[in-house]
Amino acid sequence: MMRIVILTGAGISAESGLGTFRDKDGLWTRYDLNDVATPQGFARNPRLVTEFYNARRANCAQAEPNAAHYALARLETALPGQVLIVTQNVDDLHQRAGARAVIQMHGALMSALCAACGHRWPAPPVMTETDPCPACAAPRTRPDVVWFGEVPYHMDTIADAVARAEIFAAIGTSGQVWPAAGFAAEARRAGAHCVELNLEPSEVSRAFHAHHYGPATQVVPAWVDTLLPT
Ligand code: BJW
Repeated sequence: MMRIVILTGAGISAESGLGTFRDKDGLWTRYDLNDVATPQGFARNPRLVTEFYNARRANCAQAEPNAAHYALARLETALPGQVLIVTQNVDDLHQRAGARAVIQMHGALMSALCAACGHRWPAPPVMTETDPCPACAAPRTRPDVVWFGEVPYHMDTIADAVARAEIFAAIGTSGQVWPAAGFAAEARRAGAHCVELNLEPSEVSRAFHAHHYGPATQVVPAWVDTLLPT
């Protein structure tokens, strides 16, 4: 059973050089989320949205996992079968740090999705919205990410894991986007010990029993050490 469920957000990848969304220099201060993170925005201007994700894919390819990603992978190795990472991030830094039990609930930059037939394939570094689908040939390629108004991926598996968790932790997430923002309250109701690790209190910090505030590269390895057998 997944005893420890860990929700991660953009803050865990901030020290790898990938921008967050809602911080002072975050992506949503430079882009209107209605333009680049909604199905309506994509329908209006698919080129703009595709280029936004092409640029983020290029940044991600150059970024390296940091000490927080490695600490979580170390936890998974030390407690096999007991740790599940549910990430809102579309980067692949958890996997590159060595974590295997990772659910990307908001999709993946490195994946392409056919809007016509639902087929997925590895995204080329530079995608265009008219790339033909390898399965059905429709020229309706989109980034394989979950925009506002769309249903996040693997919700049944996540809900089950959250309901059964003994420990639920949220790392580097502002608690402003649902349904992820509600996981801590759900886990707490079901009896989990809930821990928040973030630079500052999130919007939902009251749902947590314990708080560790500071940069992820410092607070996450220290917290992981407390869970490991001595
Ligand atoms: C550090 C740090 C360091 C910085 N160390 N920490 C209920 C109420 C109200 C609204 C809704 C609701 N339910 C649904 C909605 C609507 C909507 C929503 O939430 N709207 C809000 C704006 C109010 N939600 C949806 O539409 C979702 N779909 C949905 O609900 O479907 C219905 C349904 C659900 C379940 C079952 C059945 C049906 C979809 C949401 C999709 C979000 N998509 C995005 C973009 C996609 C991919 C991408 O481009 O990357 O996902 S938006 C963006 O926000 C991205 C992120 O994954 C997500 C969360 O952001 P995150 O990770 O929290 O980042 P930040 O920047 O907000 O915070 C960073 C934090 O890190 C900060 O706190 C910093 O302090 C901290 N930090 N440096 C540690 N070094």
